[in-house]
Amino acid sequence: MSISEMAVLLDDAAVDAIAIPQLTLGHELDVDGAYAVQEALIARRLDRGQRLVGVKMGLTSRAKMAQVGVHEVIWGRLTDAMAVPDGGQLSLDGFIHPRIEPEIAFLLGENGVAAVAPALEIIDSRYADFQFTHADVVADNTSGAAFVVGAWQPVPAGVDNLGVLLEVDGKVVQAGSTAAILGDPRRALTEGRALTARYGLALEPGWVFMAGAATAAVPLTPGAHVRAVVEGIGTASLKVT
Ligand code: 0L1
Ligand code: MG
Repeated sequence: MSISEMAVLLDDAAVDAIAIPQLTLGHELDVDGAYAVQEALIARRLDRGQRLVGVKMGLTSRAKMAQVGVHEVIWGRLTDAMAVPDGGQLSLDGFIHPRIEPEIAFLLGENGVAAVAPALEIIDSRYADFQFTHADVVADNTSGAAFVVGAWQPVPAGVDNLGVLLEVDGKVVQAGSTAAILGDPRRALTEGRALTARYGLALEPGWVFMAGAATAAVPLTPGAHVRAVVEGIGTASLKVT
């Protein structure tokens, strides 16, 4: 199966919210090929009028790696259609088996990081049972489905050890620290620049950079009110309808 045929399978799975078998179960696909599938998948969305607004890092913490059994840092693309306003509503209609995780986001400036914000990422593997290999998940835009960015804040002196909570309906369901993100989320940015450059993508000023989750992800359920709280930076939230 060609790169573009694999991209169509993943695109249709996301649009129809119907899981597909892992690509690697029936086809040869290495990680370089998987990034080519991801590029072709996102190109289809851009052809439909979406805009590239940033990049997300995946599996930047041990908790996340252990949760899905893939032990490599990966990256995916963010489009404007994936953005949910802070405090906004999200219908689960277009999702297969969504999960949510607390993150920290950087606003990229001309000369480095212009601002930071608490963030939530909604991930939704397009593969049956949320099972995949490294190549599968890269091709599937690293499970990226939607994201919420809280109010941008000036960059504090350090972002390497801020407490992070994930709350559902006012109850803490996950607790961690930004230290879980490669020891320091700024390291995720350094790695992100290098990894995206390897595949021909340069990070642009004005883009959002999601550094990765500080905890494992939790299933997203109808009616839930979800909030990420990042010490000294603020909150990002959404209500599931
Ligand atoms: O953002 C992430 O860390 C997700 C990467 C892909 C693995 C998953 O779906 O949890
Ligand atoms: Mg994430």
